[in-house]
Amino acid sequence: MVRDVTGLYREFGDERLPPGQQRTEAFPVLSKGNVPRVTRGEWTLSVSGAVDDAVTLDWGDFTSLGVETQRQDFHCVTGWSRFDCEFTGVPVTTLADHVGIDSDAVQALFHAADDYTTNLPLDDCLRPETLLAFEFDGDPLPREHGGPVRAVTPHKYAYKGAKWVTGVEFLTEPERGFWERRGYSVSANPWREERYNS
Ligand SMILES: Nc1nc2c(c(=O)[nH]1)N[C@H]1C(S)=C(S)[C@@H](COP(=O)(O)O)O[C@H]1N2
Ligand SMILES: [Mo]
Repeated sequence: MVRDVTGLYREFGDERLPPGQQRTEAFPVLSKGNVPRVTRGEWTLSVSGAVDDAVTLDWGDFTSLGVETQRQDFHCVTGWSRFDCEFTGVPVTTLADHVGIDSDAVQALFHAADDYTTNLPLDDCLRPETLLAFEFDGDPLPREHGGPVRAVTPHKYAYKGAKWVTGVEFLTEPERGFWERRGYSVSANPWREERYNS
């Protein structure tokens, strides 16, 4: 079963296509540098910080948490949007229930194998559409798009979705990720064109 969440824009604006964006049928690749090579067998996910039980999950642990498939839109801060991407993965909120988030947590910081990081306010992170995705359109997530596992955030610009994710760290004090330290918005709402910090 595919859950269609492409209507989430109605919470934020009148148009499905956020202002200043152009639709593309392609799926461009944007990576800051090297493309890590990690197999599903080698991959682990560490969940740490302001949680009851810090854990490191392997592939089997992770995929047995509860998997779902969603149809989502993908909005890149550089101006392109791709509609109707089918991602299969584990919702971050499922992961959060598994480890128990401390009541004083305010953000999540995602860590990736290419030393990329991105921070997301906790409420944005715990929306049901924030997935740790491992399949795209029914196939294993391609390596250039973040395989074996990436985060996807259809309610945010796509730099909030860390490719090659290795860890989710819950924070009690805000901390900036790779692009957020370089001037990109922490909140990154596409319908308000929150591209840069004002
Ligand atoms: N680990 C990692 N994740 C990343 C990036 C990156 O360089 N490294 N780039 C981000 C940016 S700026 C965008 S727009 C999307 C692009 O995803 P795509 O290459 O699958 O289109 O991934 C985001 N996640
Ligand atoms: Mo981006």
